[in-house]
Amino acid sequence: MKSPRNNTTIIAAVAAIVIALVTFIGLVTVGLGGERGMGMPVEGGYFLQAAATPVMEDLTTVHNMVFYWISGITALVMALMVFIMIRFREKANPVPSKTTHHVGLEVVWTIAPVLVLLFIAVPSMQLLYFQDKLPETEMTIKAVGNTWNWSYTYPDLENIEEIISNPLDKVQAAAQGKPYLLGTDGQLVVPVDTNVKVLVTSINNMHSWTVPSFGIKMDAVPGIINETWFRATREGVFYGQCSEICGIKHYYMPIEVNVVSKAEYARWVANDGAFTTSVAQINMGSGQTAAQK
Ligand SMILES: [Cu+2]
Repeated sequence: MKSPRNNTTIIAAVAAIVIALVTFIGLVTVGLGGERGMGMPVEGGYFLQAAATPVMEDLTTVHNMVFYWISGITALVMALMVFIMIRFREKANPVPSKTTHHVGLEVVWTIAPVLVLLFIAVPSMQLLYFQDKLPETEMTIKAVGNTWNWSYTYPDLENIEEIISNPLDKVQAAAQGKPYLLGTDGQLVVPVDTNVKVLVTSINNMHSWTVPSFGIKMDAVPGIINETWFRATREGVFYGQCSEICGIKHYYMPIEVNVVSKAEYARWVANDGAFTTSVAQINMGSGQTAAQK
């Protein structure tokens, strides 16, 4: 027959395991679920926007991996607390234990966190280098932060004039079917599956050129030209916002990138930076071509 002390241990262990599983499954389901915006945020969404570049794909993978670690550690701590509360409660232990040290445990709780940090550090450093080190790029754009809008130039293309990108007001945005405070009157146009170098700078104070679905956030600093890159792997319109608190109209600096097929981009360039038909028709058109292939 089992002693009451053994029974308490078994009950505490079972309760701890149940709590750990519920905590872990709950955190992972809630934390990694939810709707994901494509190129823009969704109402009530809290998860990362869907990836449109290899950098953002890797970034999402590392984010999810770290989230599993966080959920596991939270579940473990919850479970230990539940176990201690049941197993070592005063009623079941009229004579308290005098134990103060345990060499084995101390070694484990020192080494385990170090190993966890190493598991996180390696992929995280790989991603940092992947983001930071420019691959061979096929074209260059320059994004300049002004107070308050973004302007874009194509240094390699003489026939493309500077694009001044101002936000649309509510009425204009609704009329063009674009999201308010994200839609602009001057979008950046780039071809799909192309390595694009982005030079980022600012006229007078700090801004940050940020496109969440590209995994890009690059500071725009006056007097300094920062470099970053992206390779959009799908066509469509991708939105971002200035992500450096830059002043009174910080909220008024949206970013709109239109990724089009290579053929459409060539036509746009040949046309001195103008679409012959509306953007919506072009996107429909290229969609059909992709389906026919
Ligand atoms: Cu700004």
